[in-house]
Parts: sequence; C-alpha cells; structure tokens
Amino acid sequence: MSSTPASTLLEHFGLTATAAAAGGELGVHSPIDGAGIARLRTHSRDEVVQAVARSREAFLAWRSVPAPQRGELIRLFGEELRADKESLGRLVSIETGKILSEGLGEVQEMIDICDFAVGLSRQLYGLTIASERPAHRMMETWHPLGVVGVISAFNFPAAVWSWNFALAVVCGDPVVWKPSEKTPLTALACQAVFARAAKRFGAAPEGLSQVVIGPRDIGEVLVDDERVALLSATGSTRMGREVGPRVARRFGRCLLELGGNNAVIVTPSADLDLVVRGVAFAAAGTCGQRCTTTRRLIVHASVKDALLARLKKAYAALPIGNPLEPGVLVGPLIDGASFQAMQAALRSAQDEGGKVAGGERLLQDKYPSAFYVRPALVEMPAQTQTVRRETFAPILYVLAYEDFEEALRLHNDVPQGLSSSIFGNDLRETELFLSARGSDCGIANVNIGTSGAEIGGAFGGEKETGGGRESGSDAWKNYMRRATNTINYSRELPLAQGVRFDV
Ligand code: UN1
Repeated sequence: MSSTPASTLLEHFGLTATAAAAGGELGVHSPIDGAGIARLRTHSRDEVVQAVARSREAFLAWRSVPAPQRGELIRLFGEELRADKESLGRLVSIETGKILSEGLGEVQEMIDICDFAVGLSRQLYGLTIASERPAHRMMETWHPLGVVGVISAFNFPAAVWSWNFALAVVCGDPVVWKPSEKTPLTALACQAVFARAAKRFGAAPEGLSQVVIGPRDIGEVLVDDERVALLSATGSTRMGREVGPRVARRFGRCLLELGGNNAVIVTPSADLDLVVRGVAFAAAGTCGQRCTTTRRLIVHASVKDALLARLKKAYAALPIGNPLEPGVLVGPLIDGASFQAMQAALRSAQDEGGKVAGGERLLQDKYPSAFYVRPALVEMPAQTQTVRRETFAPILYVLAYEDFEEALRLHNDVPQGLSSSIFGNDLRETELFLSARGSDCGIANVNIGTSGAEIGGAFGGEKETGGGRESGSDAWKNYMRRATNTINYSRELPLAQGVRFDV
C-alpha cells in the first residue's frame, strides 16, 4: 500500500516546525507500533487563561456577525476538510489506531456536521407566543452564548470536537479545545485546516478557534474559568463526575458525553445474518473503543447457541493488524494501560463465572510496543459487577434471557444509558423496546448495531452517560442563550395575571 509516514503528514499540515520538532515534554506515539511521532510543548495554565481571554474577545466581535455569514465560514471549513479528507483521515488512523476506512469516516462525519451547521445558520429559530394581554406580542430570541470549552477523548479525536465546533461557530461562539493528550496532532491538524478556511473567509476574529495542549490540569482551567459559558466534555464517567459539579458551582453550562454500556437484544424473530454483521462491527470494530461500542448481548435462550457459534466463527476470522493495511478490520488498543484494563476485566469476569473466548494479545513479536488483541466473547451466568462496568476494549458479554420483560430489565439495569438496539421482526417487541418502558438510553435502534450514529440525530445518553446531547436535531440550543421578549404596542399597561397596580 502507499503508506504516508506520519512525518510527511505533519509536514503536510505545517506542523513540523511548530509541533514535531519542538522537542517538548509531551511525547506522542502511534498505537500502531508504539513509535514516537512527535514531541510537543504543552501549554501552561497561564497560557490557557490567556487563550480564554482571546476567546472572549473573539466572542464580542463574532456575536454580531449575522448567523448566515458565520455559516459561510463553516461552509469553507467543510470545503477544506473535503480537500484534505485523505490526509486528515490517515493522521486520525495513525494517532488512534482505527482502520483507515474509519479514519476517513471520521473526517466524513466532520464534513457532514459542517453541512448541517451551514443549513442551521439560517434556521436558528425562536417561537412566537400568544400573549394574554391585548396588543402585546411575545417571542423568543436565540443569542450567542459565549466561550465554549471542548474537552475531547482520544477515540474520536476530531469528529466530536467538530460537532461542537461547527455548531458553536454558527451560533456565534468561539471555541477553546483541549484534546486528549493521546491525540494532540489531529487537533493541531484540524486547526491548520480551519486556518485555511478562516483565511479565505477573511474576517474571522483571531481567537475564534484555539487548541490548548497538556494534561488534565490544562482542562481544569477551562472547567473553572467563569468566562467559559459552556463546557462540553467527552470521556469517562469519573471525569464527568468531577467536571459536572465544578462547572455547576459557578453556574456554567455543561454538556457531558460520558461512558456507555451499550446492549443489543436479540429476539427469537431476529435475522441472524444481520445480527452477526451488526454485532461484529459494533462490538469488535474500532477495537471496542467507541463510547457506542456494543458491550452486552442479551440473547433469547432459543437462539443463543446458534448465534454464539456464528459469532465465534466471525470473530476468529476477523483480520486484526496494522489498521493502515487494506483488508484489516481491527487495529490495536490505544496503549498498554488499556490492554491491562482489558485483561483485568476478563479475569474478574472469569472469577464471576464467565466463559472467556478470545481476548489474548496478538502480534507481539512484530509490534512489541503495540497492543493488538483478539476481541473477546464472554458468556456470563448473570449481569455481574464486571458486566455493569464500562471497559474501553473489545469485550462482549453474552447473557441469555427467556422472557422479553426480563430482557428489558437486564438491558436497563446498568448505570450507563448511551446507546442500545434490538434485532427482531416482531413489531410488538421492537416497538415496546422503543417505548417509554423500553430502552432507557439516548439512542435506541432496531435491526442495526449500537455504534456508528449519523450526525443528523441528537447524540448522547442518560444516567451516568451524563445527559448531554450533541450534533444534530436541536442540540444547537446548547450553544445559545434564549431570551423571552414581550412587546407592548398599545397605550395601556395591563399587567399579567390580572394584577392591578394603579399609580
Ligand atoms: C464516541 O465514541 O465518542 O456513533 C463517538 C458513533 C460515532 C460517534 C462515536 N458516530 O459511533
């Protein structure tokens, strides 16, 4: 294959002088072979404070630019992303270890949200509301909110930021982005692509889009700075548990997208061909490192053996290896810590009576500093503590059910509530799953897996997933503030609720 080395890509994005050669304290490694690809200088806390100040300045200018013009900037950004899809997608793959098709898919997801945001820039609608008073009119107006802080995770190092960024910019808000320390190069490349769009646009304020690089305490500056009006954070539930209350203490807004423990229910009427394909992608794809990854399979006892046999066969045949090579479907885990966490989860599942197939390390001779694994299928006697936890690795716990109500109970009996699906052709079961007493997740699908959502819908979930909604539908409202306006066009001054106050 025509492999473009990381250094060529860094050069392509103009990052060699600023990033790779800077010899800073943050080493960036590719999970493909564990090799170092850059050393970045991290920002100090003071520099982040200054970035927020610049962002605030940018806000004061950008909020007065008409929304459709703000949309034009995002239209140009979408064009630049299209032009650079191949390079950026490849960099995403090199930095995260996801297969090239998924790296490119991630950039496509960015392009899609740009298109969505451009349309939205002419549709930031408020309501008109009937007033109870004569000759009065009520309406609501949506205004830009302020500085948006984005904290993103390694597994979608560009798309999740772009969901926030594209909407924030058309809504009139600048963004300060703290990417995962594991994937800062993709963030810097996104900045470079955006800089081209901003240059073509001409009049974008300087601090509209900024990246700050560094460990957790850099993100904490964004969490605690009261000038950051909205903090959008993607990552672990542990992180969200800290960030949420801290932002709330200063009455800031939070948009949390945290852990998932996504299940698929397989009913007796399911088309098993679809199940095998859907589950293999959702459970083993991206090496189990999507927040939407299928982690639990709740199968009717009558189809369990047949399905497991087919899944085991599919798992055994999964091409695992260098994600840049054509034909490979599963790349490596992000790092050794992730591998250790996977092994620990498999051990405790076994202690709880689980029967483990797969999960072993692969390709150690070829890539001693990388962590390739065979995705694991684990038959569990019950929904134990280990099953109820999110382990960010390709482990699929399999549980059997007899009665559909039991399947629903098992399904919802976990702390997380992101994504879910049911496979079946019995309308009564599939509709019940989508109903108020069915899946308690933010995403509920029929006859497709739990991962790979399109940008048009709102993305996020309930319970420990944090409650935030990003991307499509009306998620834009997170990035604006609502003003309710009442206008009197009479010569009288009637008070609401019939109150009299005659002076
Ligand atoms: C994530 O893993 O944080 O639905 C985001 C999906 C992708 C986004 C995942 N569109 O799997």
